[in-house]
Amino acid sequence: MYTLYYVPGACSLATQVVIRELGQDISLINKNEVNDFSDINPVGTVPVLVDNGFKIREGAAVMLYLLNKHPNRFLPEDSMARTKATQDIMFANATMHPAYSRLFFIAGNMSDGEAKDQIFQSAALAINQLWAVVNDQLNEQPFLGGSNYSAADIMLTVYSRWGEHFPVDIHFGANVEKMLASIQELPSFRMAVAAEH
Ligand SMILES: N[C@@H](CCC(=O)N[C@@H](CS)C(=O)NCC(=O)O)C(=O)O
Repeated sequence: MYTLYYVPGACSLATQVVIRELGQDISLINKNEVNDFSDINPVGTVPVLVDNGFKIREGAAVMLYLLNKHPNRFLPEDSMARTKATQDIMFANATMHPAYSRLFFIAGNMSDGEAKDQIFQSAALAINQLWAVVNDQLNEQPFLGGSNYSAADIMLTVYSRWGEHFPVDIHFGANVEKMLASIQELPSFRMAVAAEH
């Protein structure tokens, strides 16, 4: 049984979906209900996964730990396919996620006004450029994972839901929209959303 520290709707949702895809049991703890979360993670972020007392933080490390531990098609055996899957996970975690994180930072740290509006627009432009890259990749295949969805598709889908909380126009592109809709229809995704509170 895994323990996953989460914040509703945060990147930890992707971790939860993947744990469900792997058929593993999970106990969820809402970070906001923990008295001193710095004991759990001094950095203050979710996800944090605990496996039999072994604590792991950083979303990509958590994802790779899970995918290395349980047999699955998300992390193929073939070296090139495995590297491509890792690249996609890192793109999601280390490129797309930080691009979205700017929106949270701006909202929490700038006073309302023209400068804030402009910075929001610049941040949205950077996000849209990344979605355009993903959309191009999906000209050839329905998912980043190819004909089947991957961990990276799940991660990107979780992040895609953040834009609606800010005064920005995010353009996914038709291919990305199709991919996002397919992922959000997965039973694992629906169950993960329902399990958070
Ligand atoms: N590099 C970290 C970033 C994680 C991160 O930014 N998590 C956000 C949620 S998506 C967080 O925990 N923010 C603090 C909070 O929501 O209380 C990772 O990949 O785990």
